[in-house]
Amino acid sequence: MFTDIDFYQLSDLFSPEERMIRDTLRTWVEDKFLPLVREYHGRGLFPTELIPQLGELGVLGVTIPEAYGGAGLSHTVYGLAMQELERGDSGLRSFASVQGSLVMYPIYQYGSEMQKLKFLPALAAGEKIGCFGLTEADHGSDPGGMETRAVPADGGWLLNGSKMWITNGTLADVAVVWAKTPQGTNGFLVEKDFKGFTANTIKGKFSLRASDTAELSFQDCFVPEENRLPLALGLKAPLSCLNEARYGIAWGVIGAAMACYDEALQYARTRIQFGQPIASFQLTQHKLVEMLSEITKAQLLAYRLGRLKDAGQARHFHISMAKRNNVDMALVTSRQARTILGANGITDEYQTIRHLLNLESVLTYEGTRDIHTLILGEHITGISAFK
Ligand code: TGC
Ligand code: FAD
Repeated sequence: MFTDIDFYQLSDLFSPEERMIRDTLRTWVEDKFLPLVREYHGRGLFPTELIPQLGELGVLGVTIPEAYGGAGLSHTVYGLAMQELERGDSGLRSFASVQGSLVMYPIYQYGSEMQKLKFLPALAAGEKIGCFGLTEADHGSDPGGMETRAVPADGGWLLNGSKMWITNGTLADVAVVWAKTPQGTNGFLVEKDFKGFTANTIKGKFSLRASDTAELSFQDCFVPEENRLPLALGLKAPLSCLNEARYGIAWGVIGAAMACYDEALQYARTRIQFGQPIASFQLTQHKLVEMLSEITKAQLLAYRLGRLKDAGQARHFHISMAKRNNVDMALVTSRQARTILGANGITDEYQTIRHLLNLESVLTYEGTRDIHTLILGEHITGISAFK
C-alpha cells in the first residue's frame, strides 16, 4: 500500500478534483501495473495490454481539449498524473509523456483540422500509438544539426534519413518526424504502413527496460502533403513540444523518488542488524531525513511550476530548472535508498534499483543535465555557451 509522502501537506493546495485524479491513478498503478512490471522489465517490453486502460483513465492527452478526445484538464493535473505513473516506472510515464506531449501536442498545436480529427481521438483512447522522432545517432543534444531530409515530390515529400532512441518506435501507428526541408525544419506524420519506413528495437538496455526504444529509418519514404504539420516551421516547433514533456518529467521523477524512499523506510524499520532495526542507527536516519527533505523541496518546485504553467507564465527556462533539479533529486534519493536495502537492493525483488537505473535515461533524455544548465546559464547571462 503506497503511503502518502506529503510532508508540507501540499494536498491542502490541490482541488478535490486534483486529489481524486491523483488517488485514482495511485490505486491503478498499485493494483494493475506493479504486479506486471517485474516480468516486463525482465523481458525488456512495455505492457501493451494496459494501453486501453491508460486511455480510459484519461492520461493520454490530459491537457488536450475534450473536443479532440483529450481530458481538457490542467497542467497541474498532468503533473500529478505523471507523478503517479512514474511511481510505478519511468517507462510507464514515458509512454504517456510521448503520446500526450510529443505526439498529440504537436498535432494539436501545429496540425490541420483534418489531422486533429484523424489522429487525436484515437491517440487519446490508446487505439493509436505515436512516437516522436527528433534525435539522430549523430545529433542528440544538437537536434539543429539533424541530417534527415524531406525534399518536395509530386503531391508530397520524400523523406530520407534515420532517427535514434525513439520511445514507442516499434509500437507506433504514427511517427511525428522532424526533417530539414529547403524552407527549414518541418514536422511530418509518418504512418506505420508508409513504404520506406522501418522501425527496429534497440536491444541490451539496462535502463528504461519496460519501455519500447527504437531506431527509425526512412528510405525514399513518400509522405503526402496532407501529412505535413502545416504550422510547424523551424526548430522552435519540436523544441516547444519538449517543454511539455520536460514539465511532466519534473513531476514524474518525484513519483520515482517517493517509491524508493517509501521502500527504504519500510525496509529500515524491519531489517535487524546488531540486534536492532537499522532505522535505529543515526546514519540511516540521516539518509532518510535527506531523502524526505529533497523530495519535499522538489514537490514545492513542481507545484509552483504547475500553477505558473496553468497561468500561462511558465517559460522554457523555468521548466529547465525543475527538470534539472528534480531529476538530480530523484537520482540521489534512489541511490541513498538503494544503500539502505543492502544486498537485497540489487535484485528486482525490490523496485529501487529499477528506478535508479531508469533515472539515468531520464537524466539523459529531454535534454541532459548539462543542456539544462546551459539553457539556464544563457537565460541568466544572456550569453549562449552551447557552441
Ligand atoms: P537555438 O538557436 O537556441 O533555438 C532555435 C529556436 O528555437 C527556440 N527555442 C525554443 N522554443 C521553445 N521552447 C524551447 N525549449 C526552446 N529552445 C529554443 C529559440 O528561441 C529559437 O527560436 P527562433 O525563433 O529564434 O528560431 O537552437 P540551438 O540549436 O542552439 O539548440 C538549443 C538547445 C541546445 C537548447 C536545444 O537544441 C535543445 O534543447 N537540445 C536538447 C535536445 C533535447 O532535449 N532532445 C530531446 C528529444 S525528445 C526525448 O528525449 C524524448 S524522451 C521520452 C520521454 O520524454 O519520456
Ligand atoms: P550527446 O548529445 O552526444 O551528449 C553526450 C554528452 O555530452 C552528455 O553528457 C551531454 O550533456 C554532453 N554535451 C552535449 N552538448 C554539450 C554542450 N554544448 N556543452 C556541454 N556538454 C554537452 N529522442 C527523441 O527524439 N525521441 C524519443 O522518444 C526519445 N526517447 C529516448 C528514450 C531513451 C531511453 C533515451 C536514453 C533517449 C531518448 N531520446 C529520444 C534521445 C535523447 O533525447 C538523447 O539521448 C539526448 O538528447 C542526449 O543526446 P545524446 O544521447 O546524443 O548525447
